[in-house]
This record gives sequence, C-alpha cells and structure tokens, in this order.
Amino acid sequence: MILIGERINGMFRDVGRGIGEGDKAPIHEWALRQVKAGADYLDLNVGPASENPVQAMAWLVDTVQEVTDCPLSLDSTNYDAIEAGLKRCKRPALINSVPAERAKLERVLPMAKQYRASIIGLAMDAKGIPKDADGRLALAMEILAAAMEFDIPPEDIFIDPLILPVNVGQDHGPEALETIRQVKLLSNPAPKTVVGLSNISQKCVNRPLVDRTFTAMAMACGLEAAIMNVCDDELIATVATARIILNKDIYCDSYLKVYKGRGL
Ligand code: THG
Repeated sequence: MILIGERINGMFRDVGRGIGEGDKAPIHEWALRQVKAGADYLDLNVGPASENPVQAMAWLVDTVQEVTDCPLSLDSTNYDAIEAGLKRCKRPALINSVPAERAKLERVLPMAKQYRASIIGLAMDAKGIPKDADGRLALAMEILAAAMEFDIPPEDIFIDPLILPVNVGQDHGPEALETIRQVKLLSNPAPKTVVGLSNISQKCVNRPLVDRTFTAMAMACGLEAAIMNVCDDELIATVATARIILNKDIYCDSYLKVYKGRGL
C-alpha cells in the first residue's frame, strides 16, 4: 500500500502554529518522523486558518524538502497554492485533490501534465457527496474521462470515494467500500484508489481500532493508498498483515519486521 503521512496539516495545533509563526521545527520533526515510519508521500495541508495559502504552501514545500526528498502530496482547495507548491517539488507530486467539476478539472489537469503529477479525484461534485456507490462511481467516471481528454492515463489518477466519520455517516461506510471495489472496473488499465483514513474515526471512541478495522476491510476491497497516521505502529502492522492475507507479500515469521524495514 502507498502510505501518505497525514501529520503535516495545519489542523494540528503544533503544525498550525509552526506555519503561522514561520517556525520550521515542528515541520522538520514531523517530516522526518513520518519518513522514518515508512511514508511513501507526505501530505501537506496549510490548514483552514492560513491567511495566505499560496505563500504558506510554498514555504511548507521548501521547509519539508530541507530535510527529506520524500515525494509530496499537495492538499489544498486553492489551486494557486497547489501550483506554487508544484513549482518547488523536487520529485513528481500528488495533487490532492479535485472534485468532478468541469472548471476545476480544466484548471488542475493541465498542471498535472506540466509537472508530471498524479491526481486525487474526489467522488463529489458541486452538489456534494452522493449517498450511494453508483453515484460516486458516476463521478469517478467523469474525472477519468476528463483526464483522458487531457492525455493523463488512468494509472496516474487516484479515486477517493470520500470517507465520513462512522459516528455521523454510518450508512456511507458500505457505499465507500463498494466504490473502492468497483473503481477497478471503470477502465483498463484501472485508476488507483485512495482514502483519508483517519476521517472514519473522527470524534469516535477507540479511534485506533476503528482505523485498523477499516483499513483491513478497505484493503480487501482493493484499496491501494491511504492518507493516514503512519506513526501508528499497530496500523502499519495491520497493513502488513492484510498484505500477507491478500497474498501480496510472501509470508515469513518475521513479516512484520520485513514490512517495517522496507525502503529504509
Ligand atoms: N481525502 C483526501 N484528502 C484529505 C482527506 C480525505 N486530506 C485531509 C484529510 N482528509 C486526511 N487527513 C487527516 C488528518 C487529520 C485527521 C483526519 C484526517 C484527524 N485530525 C484530528 C481530529 O480531527 O480529531 C486532529 C487532532 C488534533 O487536533 O490534534 O483526525 O478524506 N483526498
């Protein structure tokens, strides 16, 4: 699974303060901790409170790249901020994200082409998130069709079915899982799938347990990437074990250690 570290997000107090005051220390610390934990990408989100998201994203990209060359996922609804970040990225990045809305796709897809970035496409449009899997899949198809128009192959698109907290959107859980399963049938080659994993347990009790359980279920449906708490060792152990059960890695008694050690 492609592990995308969620922690450099202005929603967290220490990171939000660092961005606001130009203090690099918490950013450097979380970049290094997540890379050490095995992150394949680092998600960068300046947070809702940022007064100048374009400048903040540029600063965040530069600051993270002072300590690591780990590829970055630029997480913003402000596409000028995404572009400012893309200009600075040393490695091909992930654009997080674009909904199934024509004007936004027309802004984002050429940027993806120019900067060789992959894209996270959200299964939502201006009307919001469809209630069922069919509605989500129809929007995923719109994103894929637009990508093809702009000469971006399906493998460079990650479809996000959008995960709602289980305590407020319980009926969405099975629909999101079904979306993950069926995205694979939309094209050949197929797009990839991604989720914001921690969304599932926001404001719930037993958060780590809810996250782990959802991870195993989503992986069984074919999930390939997650924006997640990569510093949760038990969660990483769940990913490693699910890969063994799905026959993606070869079993050995030390499989947990082997998975933790990958890429280090
Ligand atoms: N899809 C895509 N991108 C996303 C999301 C998604 N980006 C943001 C988010 N969702 C994924 N990242 C997080 C990061 C943190 C939390 C949830 C998802 C989280 N934060 C604590 C909370 O809200 O309780 C904050 C705790 C604190 O303040 O210390 O849970 O779905 N494409």
